[in-house]
Amino acid sequence: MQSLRVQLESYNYQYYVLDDPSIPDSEYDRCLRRLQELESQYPELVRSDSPTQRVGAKPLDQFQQVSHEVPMLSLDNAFSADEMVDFNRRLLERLGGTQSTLEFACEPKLDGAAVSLLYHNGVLVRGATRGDGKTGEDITQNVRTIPSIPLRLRGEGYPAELEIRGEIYMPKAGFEKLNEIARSRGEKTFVNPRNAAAGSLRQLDAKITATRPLEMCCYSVGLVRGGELPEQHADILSLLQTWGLRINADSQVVTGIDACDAYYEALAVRRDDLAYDIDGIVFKVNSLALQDRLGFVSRAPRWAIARKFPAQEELTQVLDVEFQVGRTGAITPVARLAPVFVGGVTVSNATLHNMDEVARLGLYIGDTVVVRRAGDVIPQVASVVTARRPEDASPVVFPQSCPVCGSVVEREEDEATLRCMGGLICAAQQKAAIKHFVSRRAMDIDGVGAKLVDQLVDEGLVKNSASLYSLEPEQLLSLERMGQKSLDNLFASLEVSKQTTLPRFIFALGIREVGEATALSLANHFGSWEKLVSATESQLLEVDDVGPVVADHLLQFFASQTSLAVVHTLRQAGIIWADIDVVDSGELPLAAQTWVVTGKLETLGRSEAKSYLQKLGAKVAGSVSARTSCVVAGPGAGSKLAKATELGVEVIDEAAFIELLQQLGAKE
Ligand code: 5U1
Repeated sequence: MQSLRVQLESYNYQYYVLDDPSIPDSEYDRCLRRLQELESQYPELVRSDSPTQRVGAKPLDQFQQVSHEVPMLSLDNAFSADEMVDFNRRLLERLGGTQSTLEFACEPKLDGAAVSLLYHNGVLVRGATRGDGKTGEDITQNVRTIPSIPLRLRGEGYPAELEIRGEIYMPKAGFEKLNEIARSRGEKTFVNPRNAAAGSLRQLDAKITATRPLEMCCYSVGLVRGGELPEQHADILSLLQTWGLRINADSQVVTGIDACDAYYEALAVRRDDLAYDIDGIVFKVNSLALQDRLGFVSRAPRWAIARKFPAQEELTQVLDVEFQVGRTGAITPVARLAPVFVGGVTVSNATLHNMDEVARLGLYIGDTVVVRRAGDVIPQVASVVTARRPEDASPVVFPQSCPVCGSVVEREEDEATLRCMGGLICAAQQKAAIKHFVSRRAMDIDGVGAKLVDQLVDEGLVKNSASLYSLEPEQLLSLERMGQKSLDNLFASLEVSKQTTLPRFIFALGIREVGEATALSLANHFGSWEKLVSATESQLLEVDDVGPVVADHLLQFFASQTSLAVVHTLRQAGIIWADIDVVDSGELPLAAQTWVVTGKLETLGRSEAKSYLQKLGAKVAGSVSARTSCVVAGPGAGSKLAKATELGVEVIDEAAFIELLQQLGAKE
């Protein structure tokens, strides 16, 4: 039993602390099961720090209070490079000119819940929340369920009493999965990973906490008794790692405030690709002797500061809810918001997705809401602050008919989406279809922007994509903001667009569920428009990524006289492409493989890399799973790279990828 315990602790350490697992999960499970068997045979030999003893027996009635012998401090914030310069100046002044420059430990500031872990002679005896810094809550049962928290420290030399401080957080991927499960069960979702982490830690029943994907990252020590620690903060963290505690792999020691700025900027670029949410960077004077000399002000140390990133969540008011009709007639509720600066931009609209989402949020017009904008993701209404609901707030009423063309609205079975059944008589659907047709990845007609499409449809000058090509210059000159230059640009880009490719053309038609990848597969499979349009259902189903739903949409399109007339007119207008030599996709070098491209590719760019892969017969997926054949990872790769490493999926960099393309004759 002792040898199994040691072995399992070592596997945990390699997996959770070093991010470098040495054995497959199956082997780990076998060892754990064997230990469980022995423990049930010899219950008197079960130890509280055994890897099997992570989930406590009974739920608690309430949390006990604990007092922090060494208070848990908070941090001062800085919001600009100038404020960092001020911080540095204050430090140097306070040190009385004894230093000309300072060494800083830089660490990502994780967005989770601050906790304290107390180890007595290397055994975890208490886990506590920060609370008000002096008094927190005893969450020992819950922290014990978190696999990256060691129940016993490794190695030797640790102080007899050692308190570790750090953040318990939920990685983004785990958060998404947890919410997906909650959504599928019709349960309440968490607003963000931080709330999910804090909520999971405040469960009275540790069995619930044990199901939540939580991790711990350590960033300092509190109480230290009966032992010594190094003189530099970064050295302490390295030592904690050898004792089995997880620290942040992106931490770095730099000299001078300009280097702090460079670290901040570099992490800001990678922020969205990291596997976890961060809300800033913490900078700490590295020398403990200098920390001592600098001391504290009220509840924050003078020797540390958090430089915050632009907030990803803000409060604002919903002024109205309007309904947008999309290309396929789907009617989307959109919240019109009092403009608010969030995630680095001013946001005045947020999609509400569909009726179910509005019901789930319990949203009324007039409500104060939390708006979240993380990365390039479109702004979301994360939650409603019901306590601030004004008396005149009104419920969201869904339209009985299309708000644009008045046609009948239907709610499809099992779909939360309302749909306008007006098809191309609906001006909104006409506009959306034309905007899709001219978009960069479709026909790439850059002289026709979204505003111009709105004007052209509103003035009755075009009804569909084909009528763009029969426009006459004199029809356009009366339009607002239409000068000779825009006119020349418009006709020139229409002319250029006529020379296209079959995949682009298929994609540009905007057939439901036919995205870029499907259009490419269809073009490569059939080789010509004539073969595609006369394909039977079973022939369509032979194509990669075409299932019964897509096949049905394609057949409906090919059976529609109106749609075929548009295609005919487009070809009459001079749109041409070269047919494709059909190669049996099973013979392509990467046939039956699934690849993922992540991070920044300096030479190729991600979309070019994807198109090479597709030409070679590979499927390109958006997420990594055990079925992924290979991941191409560039700088800044985050959660996908981590997942690939975790699953043992092959990862190559851009140089190796280009070499492979050359070997396969796909690239010069
Ligand atoms: N990474 C990190 N986060 N964080 C939060 N370090 C860190 N240090 C903190 C806090 C509140 O406080 C100490 C500087 C006292």
